[in-house]
Amino acid sequence: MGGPHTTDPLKVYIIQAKLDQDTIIELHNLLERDKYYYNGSAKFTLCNDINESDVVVTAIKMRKRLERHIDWEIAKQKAIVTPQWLRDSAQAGKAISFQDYAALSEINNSNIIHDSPENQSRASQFLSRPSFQLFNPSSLEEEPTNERVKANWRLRYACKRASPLVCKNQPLLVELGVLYRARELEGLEVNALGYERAIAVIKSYPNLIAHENFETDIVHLPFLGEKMLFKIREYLTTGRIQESETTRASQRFQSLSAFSSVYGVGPATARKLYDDGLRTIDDMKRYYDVQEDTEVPQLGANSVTNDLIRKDQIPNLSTKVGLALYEDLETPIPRSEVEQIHDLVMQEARYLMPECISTVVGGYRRGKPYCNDVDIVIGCPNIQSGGNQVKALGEKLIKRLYDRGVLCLSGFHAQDSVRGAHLNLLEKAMTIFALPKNAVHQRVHRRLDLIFAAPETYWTAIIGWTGSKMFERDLRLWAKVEMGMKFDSSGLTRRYDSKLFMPSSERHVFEILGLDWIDPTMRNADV
Ligand code: 8GT
Ligand code: MN
Repeated sequence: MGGPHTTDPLKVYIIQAKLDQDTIIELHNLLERDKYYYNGSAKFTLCNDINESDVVVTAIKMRKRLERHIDWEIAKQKAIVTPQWLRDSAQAGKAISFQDYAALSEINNSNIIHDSPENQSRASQFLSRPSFQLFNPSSLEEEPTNERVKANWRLRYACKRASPLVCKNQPLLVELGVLYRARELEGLEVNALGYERAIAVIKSYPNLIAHENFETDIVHLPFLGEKMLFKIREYLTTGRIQESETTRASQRFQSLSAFSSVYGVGPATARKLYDDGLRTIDDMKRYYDVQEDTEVPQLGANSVTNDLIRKDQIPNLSTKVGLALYEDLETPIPRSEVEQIHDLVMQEARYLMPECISTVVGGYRRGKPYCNDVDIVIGCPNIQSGGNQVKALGEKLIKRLYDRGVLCLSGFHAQDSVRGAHLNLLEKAMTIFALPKNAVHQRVHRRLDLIFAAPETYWTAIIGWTGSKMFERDLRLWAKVEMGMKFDSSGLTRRYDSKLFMPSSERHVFEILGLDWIDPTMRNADV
């Protein structure tokens, strides 16, 4: 790899396979023409060792074919582009963004950026090399775009604002978060949404809220009505919000919070349990007849040899199981464990379908240090839409993970497949997973959502599952109201004729929607 000097030329390797003689000559000529010299230094240079190159130019479209020329692990660290990239870069007199020139079938090449976190960081390391910055500022679009988006804090749509994981007014948001949660638990949905929106707006406000900016900025922020402003003022003058403290201390709030944190229990059920006299999780365990060693299916190879459990009988996730595993499922998941779970899942997925790719989404992707569950979108480039191929892959993978003894429960749900065009493009499996016990990790049960996507829906699924919830809500609203489109994780369609767009990247989805790119770590439009 090139050194730290910004003058290092990009090393370009040309794979001759599948190129005709004329094209080979044309491409080599492009690499040698004078116009790539600037201040006496070449911007590109022909490289004769593929392993040493920065950029691989090829007409090969399939990963399998490519692997005849380069080891996949090494390939993942390089930009693998079509000959057109070299032509257009030549035209531009500089290395242009690789984005639209992925050589492998589009979903496949995304591997370079979207595979395992480890590869992600390798790729970003590669992209942020100084020589790349010099040649190609647009390959680092995220920085400047975020800067522009940061100025949008007054706007109504969360999908136009930058929302960091933690903001300057975080302690205030924690207090407002209690009020939001209380209203949600009581079934006061409109009221709860008001708080949710207020929280999201404050999340994007770049300064510490103070008396000096209250009249100039805060009173003009969208969604902050009189009541909300009153609470914020209260916090500003006293350092607390009385109602939040009372709420937090109340038995009802504590019970409803605990009940609704159990899998499958919503606010309405939680309130019913409370009305029935239940107060604690232990009460709830008794109510659901959950014993110490209750019927959580055994993890481990043993369960597979038990012929009572067969392929189509992987038990479903239920409230009862959620209760039995309550303590495990309440334990936050550190990022390192998310990564290990992802690695293990993809190891098995690649066994079934070597070309499949994946992105860890959800809170992990937004940068949370600890997550409540693990969400992984798995894309299958070779899968045809129509038929049941997406689901079939999902089921096979679930079975494999089950047989390996790392997965104990799973339920399948077709996702958002309301419209005909979207049928069978996206499947979700809600599972419980536990890494094999080793020196580092206890065998803790974790909630793992696996989302299987056909190529048409891979990028929208990634956006739809990256969250946060409020960001997604406003993305759908923006698409509908401002763009006449329909966005959800199963695809992006034009409303008037239901035409399904075929985005080639996550960024492309933003482009189609007329939105500035927002980095996943700036989509935290919740507390
Ligand atoms: P956490 O897991 O650490 O609590 O945080 P999170 O990863 O942000 O929350 P999550 O509950 O796992 O949800 C991740 C994203 O997936 C959210 O933006 C949510 O809107 C989205 N999401 C679901 N369920 C579903 C679903 O059934 N369909 C679709 N399309 N999106 C969903 O949570
Ligand atoms: Mn999650």
